[in-house]
Amino acid sequence: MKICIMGQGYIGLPTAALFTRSHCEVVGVDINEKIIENLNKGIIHIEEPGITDIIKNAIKLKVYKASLTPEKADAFIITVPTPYISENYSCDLSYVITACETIIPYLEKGNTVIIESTIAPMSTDETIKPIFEKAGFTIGKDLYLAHCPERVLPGKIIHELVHNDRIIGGVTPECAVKASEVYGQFVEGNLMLTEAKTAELSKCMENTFRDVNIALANELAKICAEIGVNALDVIKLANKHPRVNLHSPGPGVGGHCLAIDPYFIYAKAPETAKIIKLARDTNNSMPDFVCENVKKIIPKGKIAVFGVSYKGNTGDDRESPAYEIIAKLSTNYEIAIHDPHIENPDFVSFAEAVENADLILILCDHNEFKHLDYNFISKNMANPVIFDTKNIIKKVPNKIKLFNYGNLYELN
Ligand code: SAJ
Repeated sequence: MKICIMGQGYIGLPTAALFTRSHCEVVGVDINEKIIENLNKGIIHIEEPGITDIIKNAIKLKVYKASLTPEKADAFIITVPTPYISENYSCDLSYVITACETIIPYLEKGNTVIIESTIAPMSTDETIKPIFEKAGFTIGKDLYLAHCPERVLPGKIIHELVHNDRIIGGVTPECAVKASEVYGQFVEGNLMLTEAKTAELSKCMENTFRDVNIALANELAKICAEIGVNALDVIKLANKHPRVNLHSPGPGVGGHCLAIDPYFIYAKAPETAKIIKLARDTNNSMPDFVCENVKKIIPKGKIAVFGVSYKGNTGDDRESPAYEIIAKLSTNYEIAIHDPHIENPDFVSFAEAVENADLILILCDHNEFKHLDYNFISKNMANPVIFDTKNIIKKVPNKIKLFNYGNLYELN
């Protein structure tokens, strides 16, 4: 089987690699000339374990080629970004539309086209299907169109692409069957055939489920700060119930999925999607909550901010709530940012951040923050105080004061 993949990023490239490992021929298309040039030399631009070896081997076997233009193939997979448009709470489909239009001259009867990018519910039927119909194809008869969202965790993409169950949303039942034959080349998880609109909403709901649950934990943290209960103890104890899984409160929700996908549903049914919108608002309110508590701890001075990634142990800071917190605090405080996972000339070392600081504010759960050099902290801060919004520090020496979401009520 020959596959043409539009977009060679975090999802498109690992997907291409796995098809080649299953003896398919792959053309990986991207609009970035530098990326194409490098890929053809076996130089990989994304940080994801396992990919380089597979792509290098595929180039040697002549089953992988990166290109600026598509080629005729049996299946076309679209893995391009769908950025969030805040004005109307929905996704920008322009890259997907352009990719679809670009492949039209290369399409032949019997081909399969799969959209993997996360898209708002109804996008395949209402926006993407008409593009191919206008080009003269009849979907389900001579061209097969499906939405098959990915659901993988960065760092484990190769494993999860192979082993996770996969939603195959066909515009018609025939489309779903054809798309499942494509993924059947390498996916070992279940292939679950359904309609395109069901696939779109399922993907958005997976991330909404998590966002709503995090909002519940964040609301609990606020309630506990108000009424004087240890929120972290409540979570630990309630989670001993076999059917309860309270999530963890934090400084807000970042990343390109949880903080965005719920809006795609809200935009479709704004009068009805009340919990979904409220959860977004609650999670968006967390940076203010952090700043209010910082003000209660110290009214002015120097803050050492630890961690700006949206997720621990990654250098990914997309949509990170840390930046909003820093922007808000920097009007009143001197801010020194330390993040061992992000290279930024403005960020400083642990020592430089801590020196003469009045507060260490932890905004991300990198492993490096689990055990800090408390001797150094005690020597270099006049009154050492840590505010850990991710509950990553379990114990500190007596001379250091630790605030987390378990004891914020002490500040009232
Ligand atoms: N967070 C909390 N409390 C928690 C859990 C997470 O505040 O209890 C915060 C994190 O700190 C982070 C944010 O939520 O800021 C998102 O982190 P995450 O690890 O939950 O999710 P993502 O965005 O990295 O990846 C999600 C995953 N979806 C689900 O778990 C339902 C992943 O499987 C998807 O592939 C990905 O979205 C995607 O691409 O859609």
